[in-house]
Amino acid sequence: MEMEISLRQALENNEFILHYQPKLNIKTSAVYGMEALIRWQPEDSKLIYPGQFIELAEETGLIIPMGEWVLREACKQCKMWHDAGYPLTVSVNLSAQQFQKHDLTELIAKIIVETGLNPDALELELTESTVMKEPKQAAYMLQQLKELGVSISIDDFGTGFSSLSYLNQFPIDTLKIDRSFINDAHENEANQAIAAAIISLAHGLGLGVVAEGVENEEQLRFLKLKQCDAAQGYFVGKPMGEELILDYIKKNT
Ligand code: G
Ligand code: G
Ligand code: NA
Ligand code: MN
Repeated sequence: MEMEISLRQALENNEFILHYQPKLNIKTSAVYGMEALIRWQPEDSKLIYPGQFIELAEETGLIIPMGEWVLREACKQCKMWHDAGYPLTVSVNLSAQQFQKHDLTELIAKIIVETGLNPDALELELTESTVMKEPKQAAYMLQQLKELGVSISIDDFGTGFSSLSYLNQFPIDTLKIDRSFINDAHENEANQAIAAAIISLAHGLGLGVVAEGVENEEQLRFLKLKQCDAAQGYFVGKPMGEELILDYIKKNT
């Protein structure tokens, strides 16, 4: 309860910030996009990570106004990068509750108009469990979102329990291989096989594929060999605040 009140106040007092984690195109070695990750920065205290508040935000419905703030802030930031000459994409994580709200498409359409961001530059990250909750409704929702011109990626791919048949029924653009398959891929042959299989699955379906949790050169080399499209992880870049990220962009794009 106390935590719920603090969260509400944090939203009112603008205590949330976004960090951005880069995505690298493996073939061209260019950074092409950023994933927005929310953090809570209470006044005079340590940064709090989403693992500690997203669940509560979902349970209390606060995720709706919080998620709207994230979308608007990420789109604004991305437009600024574009205006500065860096045509990056921005990815926003959506929780199941946000995805189930019938006015999500309208909200995103409004934010795109408001910020002037090219919808091509916005990617929405959804987990398998989010899209599989109500598959029929999800298919309709994804279609509407696609019509806006935004792209859709499936986050933490490989950790859900859903059938694969949804992949060709939904208008999805990209699979993100969960970092648990990447982190120890160089010493774990089973995970190596899974990562390689997800890459061919994605390509077989005409989808892009991003590996998460790339922490060293060896993992990146493996992914390149398997023709994975893109990589994200500490080896490419940690999530960074607004100022660090601009320096990073200037040096790496
Ligand atoms: O870096 P990290 O601790 O930020 O992320 C932890 C988890 O929190 C990840 O699963 C990530 O998807 C989730 N997360 C980060 N930012 C957001 C956000 O803006 N909205 C939602 N729904 N989840 C987020
Ligand atoms: O579920 P989602 O993919 O949105 O989660 C992103 C989370 O993964 C964040 O908590 C982020 O800080 C973390 N993360 C990003 N890159 C790496 C990495 O290379 N290694 C590890 N262990 N965690 C990472
Ligand atoms: Na994500
Ligand atoms: Mn993920």
